[in-house]
Amino acid sequence: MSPLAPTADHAWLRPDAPALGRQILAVDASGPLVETVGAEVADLTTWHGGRLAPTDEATVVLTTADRARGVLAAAGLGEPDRAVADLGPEAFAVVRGHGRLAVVGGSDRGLLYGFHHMRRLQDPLGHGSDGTEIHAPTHPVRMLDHWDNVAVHPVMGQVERGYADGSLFYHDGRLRPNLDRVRHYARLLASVGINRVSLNNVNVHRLEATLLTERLDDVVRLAEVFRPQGVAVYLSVNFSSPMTLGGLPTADPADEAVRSWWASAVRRIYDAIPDFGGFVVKADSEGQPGPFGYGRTHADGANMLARALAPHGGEVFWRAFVYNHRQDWRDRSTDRARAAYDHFTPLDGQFDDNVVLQVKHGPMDFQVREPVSPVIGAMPRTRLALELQVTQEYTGQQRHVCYLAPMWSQVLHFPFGEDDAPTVSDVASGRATAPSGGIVAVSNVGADEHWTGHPFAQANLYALGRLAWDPQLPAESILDEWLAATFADESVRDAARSIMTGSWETYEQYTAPLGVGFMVRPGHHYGPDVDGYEYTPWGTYHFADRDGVGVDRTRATGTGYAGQYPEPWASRFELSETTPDELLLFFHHVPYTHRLHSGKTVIQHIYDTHFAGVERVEEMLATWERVREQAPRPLADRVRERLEEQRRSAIEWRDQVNTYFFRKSGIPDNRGRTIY
Ligand code: GCV
Repeated sequence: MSPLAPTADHAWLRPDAPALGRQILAVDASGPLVETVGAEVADLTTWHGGRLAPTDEATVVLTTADRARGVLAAAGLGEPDRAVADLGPEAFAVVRGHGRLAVVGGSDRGLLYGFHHMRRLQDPLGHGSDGTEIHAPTHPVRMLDHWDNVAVHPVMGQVERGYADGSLFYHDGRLRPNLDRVRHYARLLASVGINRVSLNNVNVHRLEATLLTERLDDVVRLAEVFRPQGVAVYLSVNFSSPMTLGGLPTADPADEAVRSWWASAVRRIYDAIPDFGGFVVKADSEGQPGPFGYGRTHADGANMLARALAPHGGEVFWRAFVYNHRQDWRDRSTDRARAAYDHFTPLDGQFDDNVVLQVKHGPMDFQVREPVSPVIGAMPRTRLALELQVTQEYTGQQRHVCYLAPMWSQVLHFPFGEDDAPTVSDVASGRATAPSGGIVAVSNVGADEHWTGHPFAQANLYALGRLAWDPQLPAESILDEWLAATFADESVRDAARSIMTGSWETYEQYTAPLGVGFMVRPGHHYGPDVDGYEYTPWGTYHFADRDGVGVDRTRATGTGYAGQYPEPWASRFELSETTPDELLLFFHHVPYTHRLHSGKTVIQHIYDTHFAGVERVEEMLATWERVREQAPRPLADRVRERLEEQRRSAIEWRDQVNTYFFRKSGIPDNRGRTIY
């Protein structure tokens, strides 16, 4: 790939999008990010013909809480409401009255978020009634993890599970000399409230490990680009670094020399980057080293790093993705889904305050449908972060349209108990058990001229930020916001809305049914291979035979995983009659003739959904063809090319899955359609 070219695709910060009309603006605020807000305002006035003026002339005033009294008075908006004095640093207030409006940030950071809120409203003076509205993020941690390698990895490429070309940060084994695209990326992140970013793959190879030491200057440069947008940088670190980088004979967390190696590595970082965020760690997982190698617990490992970071205010995001990836497929009692709970819940209460346990949303690995991980509801004395995957590893790899916000909303609202019990979001936000861990997600962005491979995948990045800020926002309103900010033409917006709405369910229809998971081609994970992982050590099986399919995870006759949930879920998942259809095969091995709540048999459901999924993709393609001429180029052609690939791939999935289950079961389709 050539050095990174500038892109014409501004994503949702399209400069010509209607924003704040032709208002007269004033900025009178304090703090280091005010310069960033000022640059945004200058940009707006250039594009939209508004102008900057003193506060008393302005129709829209941007200020911070420490100056609110004087500024609001000068703007004729009276005394600030009491709530303005209590704003947290990331919060902002919108004060309206007499045809004027003020945005008051709890700090300069809150003001930056408030500015982007105004921008989203497009015509803020036309919205809302007079008075004061308060906006504050639900989850204080809103973080993106990049799985970027500095050099191209021989198997995983430059970005592990990256589907948007190379890395935005690194090229040719080093930091890109021109970071302008990163600058725009940082701005995109701030516009949806992301406040942390981790800069390298959690599988930390030798070269990438040196970001901590001899390549620290690269981290300094990236921090300089993210800082003006209020985004703190983190590094993924390798647990063996004291040996591989420090030449010590061990990486045992109990060893004094190891502890002091980490302490001095951390000191050097903070000397260079005083607002450095901390570390992300994948330990004892898929070949990465960790504390188990020294007979220590994950609390011992995490706390050692946490103690090196604590004097500087840093944090450790320690991943709970720990399981045996060398399992014997013949052994049906070992269940990968159980692993995180079994490893981590006994450690509840043993992690230091600056450790966050980062838990994938499902117990397996970002499949198109999984139940919510029971770990999230089972560790009340531990800070927990929910980990989501914006990069579409198992949901079409940014060649297929798959709008993921509806899935994430469902996860965030899952209650660990009866309906009024604390939800996933309550845990991640610290409302259920303080303090909070937050929302962490694997980024889907790369050097691609459209940022995300499929231009519609930009909506997933946008939605991640919006839901992390406010999980109550409906997925469809977020989509509308994104469409309004991204496309000028209404017919294009309508077409994109119709293509993207329900696209998660469509993807599920033509791929792995009823929560069964993993029917992808091993290695790269794209396209169908029903038995691809069936006889491997990875712990991802569907157990299809001539009579039935699915994994028995009940307490009565299976692996007992269903018992890791609190009631009523443990009892509901224990029985096939009370398990929701979409998760049936995750929890139960059932005959093909088993009747779903929908009234269909499992086998007929498989046939029907696979045919329906392909039909829906045909409709998507036809919908885009109708508006393609109105959409901007080259985006329009990219979308068409991706939809054509989605159709090809969906047909391949349909035919392989249907044929596989027809051959296993011998049961014909009751509608007599072609199955090979
Ligand atoms: C970064 C899955 C992916 C791996 C990824 C891993 C993880 O197994 O296939 O590429 O590694 O998850 O989350 O650590």
